[in-house]
Amino acid sequence: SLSLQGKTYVIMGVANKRSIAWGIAQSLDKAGANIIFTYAGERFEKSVRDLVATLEGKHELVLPCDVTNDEDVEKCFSTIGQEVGKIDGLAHCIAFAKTEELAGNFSDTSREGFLLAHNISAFSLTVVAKAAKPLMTEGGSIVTLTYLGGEKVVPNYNIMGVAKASLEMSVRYLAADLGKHNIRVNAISAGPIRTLSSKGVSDFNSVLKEIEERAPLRRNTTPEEVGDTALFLFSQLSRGITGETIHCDSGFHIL
Ligand code: 0WD
Repeated sequence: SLSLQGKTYVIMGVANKRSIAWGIAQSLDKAGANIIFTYAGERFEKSVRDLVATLEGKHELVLPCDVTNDEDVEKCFSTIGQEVGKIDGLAHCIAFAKTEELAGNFSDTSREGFLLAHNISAFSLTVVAKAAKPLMTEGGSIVTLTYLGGEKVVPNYNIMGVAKASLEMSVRYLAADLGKHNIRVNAISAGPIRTLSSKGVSDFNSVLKEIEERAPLRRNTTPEEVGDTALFLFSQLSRGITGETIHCDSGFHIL
């Protein structure tokens, strides 16, 4: 299997053991990578630290980073710079929208809800890419997570779909910008997975059921599958790929 021994990656967005970010952490840990974890706020610190302790590798840096706060982001990455010097990549696994706007009419989206979803779910990629860039002195790979609802209208995904479209286009502009520094930027469009965030999407169970019945592979996507796709994007095997959105969704997007 693939080895990332001697490489260092930042994983942002582990909330609990169901988080897709945790699937990525497990794949990178198995590959022997050194991992730095960032969490959203104090209420996540203990659960993230407890989870990290279950991994094989000794991953000592677990830092707070609220992506809505420029100072927090700067502080977090300057600490990472001081502690490890160089990083090889970053997994951005962060999104948020108001639960009441993940149901009902899209036309009822509020200005505040629109801006909040874009701030946390889309702009955050650009702000962390900027902060991480000086640490990727030997090139790097940035991976973010998106969903089909950013390409096609998916019932109830609403404002998050519009934010994902912004995120996916941000991936392309960042790839064009950072390519000259040998930094690659890609997205994984994951099939629906039951997590803390997806609980907020109204009628999520019927979305999962439809995948089992209709997706080419006739089964739902797992965090482990997304983790291994991220492992590929972090490895040299994907060195020719940037600005891409890879679907890891049992093939559902082709229907
Ligand atoms: O079906 C799914 N679960 C899919 C998720 C399908 C396709 C894509 N995705 C995406 C999500 O949109 C998101 O970008 O995967 C990413 C990770 O989501 P997840 O693993 O489904 O959900 P979760 O475990 O809740 O992690 C998202 C985390 C937050 O958790 P909460 O539960 O608090 O929203 O995003 C982080 C936080 O850890 N987060 C923040 N991090 C830093 N600063 C912030 C913030 N301001 N807000 C949320």
